[in-house]
Amino acid sequence: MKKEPRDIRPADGQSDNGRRRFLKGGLAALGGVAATSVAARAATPAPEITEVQEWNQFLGDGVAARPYGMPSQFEKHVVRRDVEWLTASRESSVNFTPLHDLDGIITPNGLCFERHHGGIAEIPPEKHRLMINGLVDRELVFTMDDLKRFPRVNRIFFLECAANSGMEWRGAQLNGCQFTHGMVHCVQYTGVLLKTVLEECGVKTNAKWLMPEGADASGMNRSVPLEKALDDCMLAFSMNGEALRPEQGYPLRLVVPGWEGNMWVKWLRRIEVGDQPWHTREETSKYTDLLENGKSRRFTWVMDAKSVVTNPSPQAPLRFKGPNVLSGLAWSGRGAIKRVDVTLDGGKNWVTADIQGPVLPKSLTRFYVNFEWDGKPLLIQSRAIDDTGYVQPTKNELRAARGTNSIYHNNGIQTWHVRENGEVENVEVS
Ligand SMILES: Nc1nc2c(c(=O)[nH]1)N[C@H]1C(S)=C(S)[C@@H](COP(=O)(O)O)O[C@H]1N2
Ligand SMILES: [Mo]
Repeated sequence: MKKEPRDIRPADGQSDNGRRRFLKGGLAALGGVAATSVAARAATPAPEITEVQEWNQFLGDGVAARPYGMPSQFEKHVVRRDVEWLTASRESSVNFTPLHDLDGIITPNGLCFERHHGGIAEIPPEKHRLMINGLVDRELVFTMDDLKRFPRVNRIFFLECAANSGMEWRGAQLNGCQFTHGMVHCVQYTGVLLKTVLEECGVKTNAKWLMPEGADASGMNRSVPLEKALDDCMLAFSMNGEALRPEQGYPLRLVVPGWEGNMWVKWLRRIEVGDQPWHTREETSKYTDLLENGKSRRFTWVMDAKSVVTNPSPQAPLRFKGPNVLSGLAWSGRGAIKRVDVTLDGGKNWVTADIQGPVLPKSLTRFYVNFEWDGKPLLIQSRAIDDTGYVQPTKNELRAARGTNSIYHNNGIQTWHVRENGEVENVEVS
């Protein structure tokens, strides 16, 4: 089924001025973060029950009706969405995780954003092979059955495309956190440590680099330093307890924790071991950032700390005055999230968000701020700090450091403007 990106606003072409840019001092005395009162949430008194509802009168579907369960029919709006004008073809394209409709830290398998360069390869697992060749003592070819006989690990990691928020480098563009930040997902992977399989092959002493390669039509390949491979990379065959989805590289993908999504080669069929990087297309003309001086940053692997408020956001307006729950996600490719700060007034006052659920390194982390909305406009931002002490920068700080040629690696602070009617739009403050 084709989904229209209905809630998306095309570029207005004047992101540096005009209505979507706000001056910091411009909005006075906003409703702050206050203690909440229970009464205001349950404003409706219990009615007299006069009606027996339909679902109370008839038997429902039996167990045979849904051998593979799907979400409630009332959750049909919770889908991945794409932006047609972003890419020239459907096969080399991207769709986005509906972050504003999710909670907790785990992305359901059917909602993980997809990014592929040659469409989805459909590979029968019994025909799939992983070859390891190059600077190893034994060049070996593994079947999926072979890989499942190595000791296993289960680990939760986020995957973020380096192009996530890329459209926002030059100003506020897309109206929805699904579109500005939805190239991220977080699942529990099951698989084998790459180190374990490399040990089976015996890595030669002069080996320094690996080149994982995909079996899809794009034959995606990247250079990965051996040090990272031996640290925490995984050969994953399951996500969230079931086999990888075809979109995510079934039957085998590389997991490169904390590093840009492009390196997480899907449909992984070969790893070459070498003594120098290959400088493939995806690490030269793509996925690099062209600086003002005409030079590009080389090998920008780590995804720096980032966060976004998912609710409220343009696709999830504020509907009630009084007590509200602000919710969001933070993550860092360098480690665990230590703190998240949230402001409702464009950066004048900050509060520490309440982190709920596990705080795992290189994983999404869920935060909340319970606040009282008095119906006045808000300028909402979140700022993540990780356990290395790194503080998420503002977009202007990023631009000062890297110029405005970049598309990739935008981890700048996002601003949402809440209007008096509760509608939310993507803006920048300066
Ligand atoms: N074989 C192969 N692997 C690939 C790609 C691809 O096109 N082919 N795309 C890469 C990119 S750019 C990203 S961001 C991630 C996306 O992973 P996902 O589709 O599970 O979200 O896969 C990476 N691995
Ligand atoms: Mo990507």
